[in-house]
Amino acid sequence: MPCIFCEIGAGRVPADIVYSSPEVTAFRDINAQAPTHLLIIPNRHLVSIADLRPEDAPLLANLVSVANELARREGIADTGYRIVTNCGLNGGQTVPHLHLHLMGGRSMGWPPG
Ligand code: DGP
Repeated sequence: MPCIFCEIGAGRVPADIVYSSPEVTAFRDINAQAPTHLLIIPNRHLVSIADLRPEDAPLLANLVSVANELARREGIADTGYRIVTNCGLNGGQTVPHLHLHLMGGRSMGWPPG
C-alpha cells in the first residue's frame, strides 16, 4: 500500500491543498477537530518526528515556518493556535508520515486527551 500522505504530496490523491512547494505540502484535515485544521507534511517520506536527523533541521524549520504563515493566512494568528505532531502508538499517530497539525479558531484545553 502506498503512503497516503506521499500520494497527496505528489498530487496523485486529491486533497484540499492550501500550500505546495517542492519540499512541503499543506492540506485540510479530512477529520477536522477545529474550525481551522491543516496538516503540513514534508513531501519526502519520514515516518514521524522521531525520523528527523540533525541535518533535517532546515526541513523542520520550513515546516514550522509554513505552519506559521498558514496561521496568518487563515486568520488565526492573533487569537492563537496549536501546532502538534503525534509520534507513534502512544502519541496517537495514525498516519505513519510525519505531519504537523495546525489547529485554531476555537479555544483548546490542556492537557490533551
Ligand atoms: P495523526 O493521528 O496525528 O496521525 O493524524 C492523522 C490525521 O490525518 C487525522 O487527523 C486524519 C487525517 N487524514 C487521514 N487520512 C487523510 C486523507 O486521506 N486526507 C486528509 N485530508 N486527511 C487525512
